[in-house]
Amino acid sequence: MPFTQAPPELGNQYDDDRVLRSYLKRALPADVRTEIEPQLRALGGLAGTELYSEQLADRVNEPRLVQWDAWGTRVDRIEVTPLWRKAERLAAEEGVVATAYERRHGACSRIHQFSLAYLFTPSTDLYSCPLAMTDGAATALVASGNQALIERAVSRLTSRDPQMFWTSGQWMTEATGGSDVGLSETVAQHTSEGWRLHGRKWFTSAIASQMALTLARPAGNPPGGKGLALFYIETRDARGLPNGILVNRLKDKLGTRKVPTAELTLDGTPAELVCGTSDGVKNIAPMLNVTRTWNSVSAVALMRRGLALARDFAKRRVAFGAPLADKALHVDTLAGLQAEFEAAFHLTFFVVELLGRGEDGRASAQQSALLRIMTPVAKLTTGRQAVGVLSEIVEAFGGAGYVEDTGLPTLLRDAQVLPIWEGTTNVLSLETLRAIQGSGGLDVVGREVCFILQGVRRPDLVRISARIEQTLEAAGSALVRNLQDEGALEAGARRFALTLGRTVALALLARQAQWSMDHEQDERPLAAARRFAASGVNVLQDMSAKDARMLARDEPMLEEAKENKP
Ligand code: MFK
Repeated sequence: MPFTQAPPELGNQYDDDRVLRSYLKRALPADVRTEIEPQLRALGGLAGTELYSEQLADRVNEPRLVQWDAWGTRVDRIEVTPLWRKAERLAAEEGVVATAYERRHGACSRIHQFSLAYLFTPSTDLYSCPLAMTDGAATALVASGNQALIERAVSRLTSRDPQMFWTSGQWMTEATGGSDVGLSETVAQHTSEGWRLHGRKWFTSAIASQMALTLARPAGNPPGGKGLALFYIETRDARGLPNGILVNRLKDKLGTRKVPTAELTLDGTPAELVCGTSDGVKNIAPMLNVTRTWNSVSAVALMRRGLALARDFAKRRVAFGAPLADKALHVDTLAGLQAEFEAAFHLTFFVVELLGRGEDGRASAQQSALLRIMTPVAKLTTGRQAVGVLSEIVEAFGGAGYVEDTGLPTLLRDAQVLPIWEGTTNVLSLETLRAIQGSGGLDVVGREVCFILQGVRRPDLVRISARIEQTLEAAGSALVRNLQDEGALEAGARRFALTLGRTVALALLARQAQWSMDHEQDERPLAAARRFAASGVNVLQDMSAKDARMLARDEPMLEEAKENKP
């Protein structure tokens, strides 16, 4: 018999997740954890068995655009994959969105909801995309105070009944710019029958949703984000036909291939104003902040899935006389990835906690400012970590990781979207600077980090704490210095934001490490903290702008060259 390699297997994705379980033990009151644990365990079981098998079996299936029916009617219907249909039902029944709005556990409800999302995401082919937008739309509608729309739509977006449940799109991106949304060209005309939208949306995710929030410029409004207004639309009319929306084509993307992403023409689409005829970017921001949090949760969920598979495979794969799990270099590689994941996990759930507190009316001014700063920081930090970690995970399988029918390449392709959609790393780095300026500086982060670290006693964690404080001071000084020089401030924004993200992540990991030793006699979080502390937390560097221009444009600096001639 020729040799055949045993594939990696998954167990119960809740029971096997030491990091999630230990975090929940620390973060939740015991009675809340006891109440929600059976649901998490059941979902973890489903994610590791039935859903994972279906995901592998359904690997090559992709959504399909059906533009015409047999009799010539333009229907522009999207047929999603079988796993997506199942995921929609399951998401409603499990309350993967609803849990946050029912708020049965007050400020802890977001922890509960995002724990569900974290378990659900890696086995449902990024069905987290429409769920993220659904959650974001519900939040933006609630924030708008538009009672009619809240009654009509929020009840459906947060329903547990699959027949009632709606998902929402978030139609922002136009050909003029995915980042510079103020350049949007879609126009809103006020007619005797209400508002009608005309324009082209260039990259609209999860197009099968029943409603969407979108931006358009009421005719006569000034340019820029302020001149846009936020609109609510329903995608189908009473007959089930497209509501003045033409689906031009589905995008042929690097990853997220199960997510039907489309180019749309809005051809007189009926729409309702959500809140006023201007300030569209500002009014959609609550949605963005929620979807960015989902992005962070998806990043840690995909990292964790990759690690679960790689860890199991390392036990099964024998090379050079021993299982990979016994090879020092392989062990060292996996350890580095695990440390990145643990840091990312705690950073993400820190933002989740802040969001839940705010929604429950229990956030101080300091915590609200922190939420505003740390939402983009967590998104950009974990998005980059996910790409790095999943690239290594694919490599940890050798050639098998590069072969499509193992299902492993999908992990890397899907991770690559995480630093792009919902704001690229650079756009969110600049957003971080604006958020810090709007909150009166970096002190709010410094004070919180001191609070996080106050219980740390173990000597190596105390040393790590001192380095964290030094790094934050260095980041604060760099910020103050660069405020005098707009070019330097912008050029260094990514290094600054990543340093902030990695530093806060390390502080949170150090706190968890101390707690785990005190309450679980578990040294693994301590090992993760030590490892993460040694892997590039402070990435601040003063880089020459002149060098950057020379390298990026690959042009000689003629004046300089002349000046330097003997
Ligand atoms: C797996 C889960 C992931 C979910 C997947 C979802 C699928 C993808 C769906 C998509 O639609 S992806 C497209 C997402 N697009 C972006 O994320 C846009 C990225 N670009 C930015 O974020 C730009 O920085 C921005 C569009 C906001 C710049 O536009 P402007 O017009 O220059 O905005 P400006 O002047 O910075 O902010 C306007 C107002 O909004 C300001 O308030 P004031 O008018 O009172 O000064 C800002 O403070 C406020 N604002 C902006 N961003 C905010 C915010 N407020 C709170 N939170 C924010 N994040």
